[in-house]
Amino acid sequence: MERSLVVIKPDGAIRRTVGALVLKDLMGRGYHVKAFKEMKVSESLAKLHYDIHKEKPFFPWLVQFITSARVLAMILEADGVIQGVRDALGATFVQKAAPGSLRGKYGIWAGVNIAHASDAPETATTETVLWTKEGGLVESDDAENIAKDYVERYAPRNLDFTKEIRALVESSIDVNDTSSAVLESLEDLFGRDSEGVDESEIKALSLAVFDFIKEEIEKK
Ligand code: RTP
Ligand code: MG
Repeated sequence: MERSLVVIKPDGAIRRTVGALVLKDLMGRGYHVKAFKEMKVSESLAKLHYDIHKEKPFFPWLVQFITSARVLAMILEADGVIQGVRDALGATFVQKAAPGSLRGKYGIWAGVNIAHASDAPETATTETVLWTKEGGLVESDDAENIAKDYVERYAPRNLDFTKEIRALVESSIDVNDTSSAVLESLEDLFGRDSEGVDESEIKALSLAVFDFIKEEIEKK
């Protein structure tokens, strides 16, 4: 049976409602959860996972982003799951993703885009082995129930501040605002629905998004 390695990135995992809604959507498509782990990604795992992008200019930022705060890593299984999850997520860049797709609904901006999913059977296998060995992701009969509990616990809260975070990011880039007030606003918004998440993770994710804003302004 086909499998995909899916990672809800820090921007989805520390916003509890958003993470739960993404998970609920994927499970609702009939994808079975074979492994599920809420975890911090180490720098070495991040670098190996995105090894294909190591020469790209955005690589250091990508490693900073994915390691900034916890993620929800999982193995999903079903016929056609690889393409199915890619379609559900939508285009890589949030502003190019269809409005009804998961990145279109919950992504922040550009590559701050909620989730990773394997793009082919070969990468799915490599990534599954990597996340098992380097990330401690393990298959378990409980995984599906743990994921269901996560959805039941957090999805009904209805605390989704995607619009507010997007507006802040877009307007900061627009008016070249890299003041500390922007960073403080990011920390406030990312901290509003992050039960059980360390303050240090909220700060680190906010800083990664703030650094992204700075890079976008420099690129103009
Ligand atoms: P992913 O690997 O995370 O599932 O995303 P993807 O296949 O849709 O896109 P990919 O090209 O593999 O890029 C991996 C991640 O790198 C970030 N990115 N930033 N600033 C940029 O130009 C840029 N391009 C890519 C995104 O977080 C993307 O998901
Ligand atoms: Mg990719």
